[in-house]
Amino acid sequence: MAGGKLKIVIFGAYNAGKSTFIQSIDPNARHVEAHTSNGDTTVALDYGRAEIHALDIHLFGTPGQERFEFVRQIISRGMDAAVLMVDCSVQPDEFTLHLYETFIMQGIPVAVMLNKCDLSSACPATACAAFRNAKIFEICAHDPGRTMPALTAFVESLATDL
Ligand SMILES: Nc1nc2c(ncn2[C@@H]2O[C@H](COP(=O)(O)OP(=O)(O)OP(=O)(O)O)[C@@H](O)[C@H]2O)c(=O)[nH]1
Ligand SMILES: [Mg+2]
Repeated sequence: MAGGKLKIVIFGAYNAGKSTFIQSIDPNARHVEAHTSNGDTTVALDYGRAEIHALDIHLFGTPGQERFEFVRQIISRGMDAAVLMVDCSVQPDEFTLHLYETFIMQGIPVAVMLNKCDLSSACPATACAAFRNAKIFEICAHDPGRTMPALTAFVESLATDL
């Protein structure tokens, strides 16, 4: 694979694990968040970097709350690929399914990361059925031993597709 750079944007519903994913890939990642009674929530973006096969990977995390649609639009500009973070301990929600359909319609390469697989309520099989034909990875966003191989496999698949 030749050197170069890739902009990958992380999408998904509120609380799906987007910020945690970026932090596990890049411990030096930066995060603009607000503190709430339910924990931190992203109000602007996350930013982290990784190097995979001499490719400079720029990871941009979006806010999951629906009112930040304008932020997602700004961060999306010029993206090469998307990661859709899915909390597979709950049923796939309308927002997540809508995001997935949008990427497919726009021809944007997408990886579906089924997150929170460590929870006893996790049901990856149900989530898999909702994202037929997708590139699917089962992860625990806290665990670089799961997130890094998943991101690497996705980047390798992009190099094959492009
Ligand atoms: N058990 C478990 N908890 C997780 C996992 N990934 C994230 N979490 C927890 O889920 C909560 C939300 O994680 P975030 O990474 O902030 O989620 P987010 O998608 O960035 O949320 P917003 O920015 O508000 O949309 C936090 O309490 C995390 O610690 C996981 O794989 N397993
Ligand atoms: Mg976040």
